[in-house]
Amino acid sequence: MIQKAYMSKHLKIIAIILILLTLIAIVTVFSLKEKTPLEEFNGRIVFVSDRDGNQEIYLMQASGANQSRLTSGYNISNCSICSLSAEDYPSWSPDYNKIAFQSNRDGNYEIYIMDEDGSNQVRITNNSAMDLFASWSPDGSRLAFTSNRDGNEEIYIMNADGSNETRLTKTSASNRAPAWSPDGENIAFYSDRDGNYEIYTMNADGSNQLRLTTNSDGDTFPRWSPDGKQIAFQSNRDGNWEIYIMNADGSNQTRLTNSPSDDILPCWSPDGTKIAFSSKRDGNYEIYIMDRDGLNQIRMTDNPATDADPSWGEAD
Ligand SMILES: [Ca+2]
Ligand SMILES: [Ca+2]
Ligand SMILES: [Ca+2]
Ligand SMILES: [Ca+2]
Repeated sequence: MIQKAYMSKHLKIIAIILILLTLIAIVTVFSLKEKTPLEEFNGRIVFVSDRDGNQEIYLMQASGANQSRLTSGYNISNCSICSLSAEDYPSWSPDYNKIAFQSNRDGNYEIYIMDEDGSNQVRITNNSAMDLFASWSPDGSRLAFTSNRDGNEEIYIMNADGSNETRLTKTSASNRAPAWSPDGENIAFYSDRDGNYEIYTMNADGSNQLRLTTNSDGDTFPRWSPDGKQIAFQSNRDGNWEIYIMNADGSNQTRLTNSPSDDILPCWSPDGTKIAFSSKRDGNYEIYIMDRDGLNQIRMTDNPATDADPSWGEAD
């Protein structure tokens, strides 16, 4: 009798444990189901939109939440017209505290830097030519950029306060959109020096300029993966603009998107697992996120205006 009571007590305990485990399993399954993919995206994305009438820089959570405008630019130098200026090409600093961008608010395109909340907007270049496409060095001390101040578009570097501007390329062709490698050793860019736009890399002092793509169509806007092993870029080699990825030596060029409309301007998540980009596939430009292998393409903005050119930073 004692043994029987002892056994039934044991069975009761086992039954209670089984019920508890089942409840935990049910709760876990439901909570996983309720969590949308968007909530998995960490960090903050700055991007360009003309949703408020002209091109400005905006900030949102990588989940798409809390979209807010950071700039409100006017063309100050020509205030008899006081036209609205265009702000464009935002880029997070490596510590994610500042954002570089370009604007024509002072009469022609210059590079500016602002704090992450849009305050303290400071002009870094001061030149009647176009100054465009700023990219931070990985230690945040310098910026690479494009300027036509010497007659045609070339790649330059400068200190982050605008001092010590130095030209790195010298060709009669266009050299655009530099991207500093995560180890600081190299700069990728695109150029039509060989007849059409191709991706190139060079040492950060301008030496050893190497072509990575060989394709009669456009290959533009290279962006290094955070581990430095791959470069994402855009190409219209397959009939329209798509996002591609290749190894940092140019090998293994692979298409990641496949839509009949423009898919442009890739940028990596800080952890390197995802790529954000701009696409017109739903009728107008929106920001999308996909895995680094092109799977799980998800739209992050939903606005009849243009939403484009993301730069992905870590959470505040
Ligand atoms: Ca300028
Ligand atoms: Ca090409
Ligand atoms: Ca496409
Ligand atoms: Ca839109």
